[in-house]
Amino acid sequence: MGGLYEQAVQVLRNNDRGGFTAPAQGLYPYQWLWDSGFNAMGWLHLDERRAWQELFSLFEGQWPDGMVPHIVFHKKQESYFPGPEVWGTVGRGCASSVITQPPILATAVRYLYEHARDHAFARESAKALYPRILAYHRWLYQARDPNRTGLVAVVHPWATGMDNSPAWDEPLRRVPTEGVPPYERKDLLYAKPEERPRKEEYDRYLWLLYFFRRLNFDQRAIFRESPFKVIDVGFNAILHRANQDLYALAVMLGEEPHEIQEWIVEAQVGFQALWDREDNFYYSLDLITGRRIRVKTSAGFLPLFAGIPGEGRARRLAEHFREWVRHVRYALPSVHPLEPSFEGTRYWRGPVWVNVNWMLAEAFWDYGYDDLAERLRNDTLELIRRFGFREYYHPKTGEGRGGKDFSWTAALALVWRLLTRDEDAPAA
Ligand code: 9WN
Repeated sequence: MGGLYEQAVQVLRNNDRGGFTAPAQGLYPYQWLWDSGFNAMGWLHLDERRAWQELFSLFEGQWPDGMVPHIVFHKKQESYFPGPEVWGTVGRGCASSVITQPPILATAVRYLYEHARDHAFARESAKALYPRILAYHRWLYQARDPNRTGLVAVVHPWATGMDNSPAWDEPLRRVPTEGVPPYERKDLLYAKPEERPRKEEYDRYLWLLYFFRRLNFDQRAIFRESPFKVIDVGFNAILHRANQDLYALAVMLGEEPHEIQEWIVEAQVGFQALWDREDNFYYSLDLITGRRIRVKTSAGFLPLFAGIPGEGRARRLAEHFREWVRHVRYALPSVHPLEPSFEGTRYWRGPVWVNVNWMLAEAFWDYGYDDLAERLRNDTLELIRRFGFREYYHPKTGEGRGGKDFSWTAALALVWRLLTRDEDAPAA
């Protein structure tokens, strides 16, 4: 059995599918984009070459136009729906989904590069990954920000990584459900229905998927015609942070960073549209109505991870944080506990997620709010100690929900040095 550190190592090793890490046994048997970024950082503390391999495996799924898909289907598995045939990409290079996910990859590469012990190998690997990430970011701007607003759109809730966030309820309501062929959900074999999205959401997720297929994956047409089109504040914060990390990599590798610099400047302007002066909070923007989506979700804090807010706005966000956590035992609920849509058990509608906690703690440290960073770190440690390496946790009771032995929870515990080998050592 071993202590907690040993268990975290075991979670990653057991979920290793030979070059990529499945997020959780059964529930998520393929390779997911943002999971890979977090998992690669965790692997670095166990096996440096394996860490880089995680990212190279993901890029096997990169499309010729630069898009990196949110799922890469290396090998057909029966336990997940919708699989490669449903997405309709079998035979198109490496089968994959046709949408992307929060672009944490440059941040992961910079982390691997800066924490490397094998410097020559790290440099060689970073050099090989750099043009692929650059092509990916270029695709994001060309396909998802054709009007050059500085912020990129997402066309599917799955692309936000925070799939079932109540911020998507209103935009998703506009998506029809007619004509979706009958389907059988497999997620409910591994998690309770009250922990997962409802059928009304799944029907719409699938309608969008079939709609993209009908458009023959033409990204311009998808951007133009998708009935779901939002500027996700979380996605854009992660992209903005990734651009800064990509810029740093460019400088370290002796590449020309001019284009990246332009993205950085344009996003700084773009983010102004997401700040709500009345609520003093960041919201996503619905591109169909042109309105901010005023539902308080944890994504609204993520501009801190990208260094976007100045001191004044950062202070407002810190105040929000203190107010949110007064209603719960564990930081940070994914939705404000007093929002009518809050559900402590269901997926992205209230539970605590370790990847968000890690990103926010990094941010609060950078902004000098050490107490809030410590709170996130301590709460995460206690959740893991009491309830194991779960996919998410109820913010009031702490009980684990969703997938068990979840990879990024274990990986980030290692990155965060929450668990150390010494802690596992028997007392003298
Ligand atoms: C759909 C793998 C992924 C995470 C997402 C999380 C969940 C998938 C699902 O699992 O989404 O992409 O089937 O529910 O919402 O953030 O990357 O861990």
